[in-house]
Amino acid sequence: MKTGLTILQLSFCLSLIVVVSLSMGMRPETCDHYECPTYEMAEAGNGYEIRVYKSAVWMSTGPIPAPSMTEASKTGFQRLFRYIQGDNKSKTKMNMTAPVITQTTQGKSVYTVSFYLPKKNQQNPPLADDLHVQSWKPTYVAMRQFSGYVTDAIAKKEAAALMDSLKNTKWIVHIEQSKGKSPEYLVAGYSPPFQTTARVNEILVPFTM
Ligand SMILES: *[C@@H]1O[C@H](CO)[C@@H](O)[C@H](O)[C@H]1NC(C)=O
Ligand SMILES: CC(=O)N[C@H]1CO[C@H](CO)[C@@H](O)[C@@H]1O
Repeated sequence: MKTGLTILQLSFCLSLIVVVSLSMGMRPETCDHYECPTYEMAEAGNGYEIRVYKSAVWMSTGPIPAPSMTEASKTGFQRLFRYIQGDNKSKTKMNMTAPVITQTTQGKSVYTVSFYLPKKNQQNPPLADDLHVQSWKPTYVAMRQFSGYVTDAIAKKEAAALMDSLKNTKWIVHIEQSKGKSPEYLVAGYSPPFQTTARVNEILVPFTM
């Protein structure tokens, strides 16, 4: 009887913890160890989260032709990894950050992979012949998080689920209006390739209000 009560109390406490951590949003744990772009959470919805990202500077590959998004991500990541190890015009070494973002060009098998520049390198990004700087203005983003290794099919399915969860919300009209101006969706990877468990990925749909 006494044990029963204790377990009941314990599960009550645990459910409180779950509620509290949900209301703090879904900030990936990777961002405790690596620098990540900063944002404010506007809403934690059912199956989605709305974030307002601050302006940020990214270093991007040129368009990578590849048979799949996952192939392009690998190729892009390898180039950007050499870049932060000093393969750039000023031989500057940079710390790893998160996430690495893969951008799809609608209807084409061509992808752009981007690395979030550490704050201290954003003012004066080390240059490289085959990479270019992308400055992102502050933007709203609809986000859905998922685990595991990303495949093209999984990314497509998660993006559809995100759009589904946004139906009948106040955001959808703004997202629809932003179509064409922003890419369909971005895939953000937070976990290094060798990490096999608790991997974190996000589908991001940028939009303007
Ligand atoms: C990497 O991060 C550490 C800890 O924040 C910092 O001390 C170090 O200077 C950084 N290294 C580079 C190359 O920016
Ligand atoms: C692509 C590119 O610009 N690479 C350069 C990066 O920096 C190294 C070291 O200075 C150069 O050798 C590369 O050509």
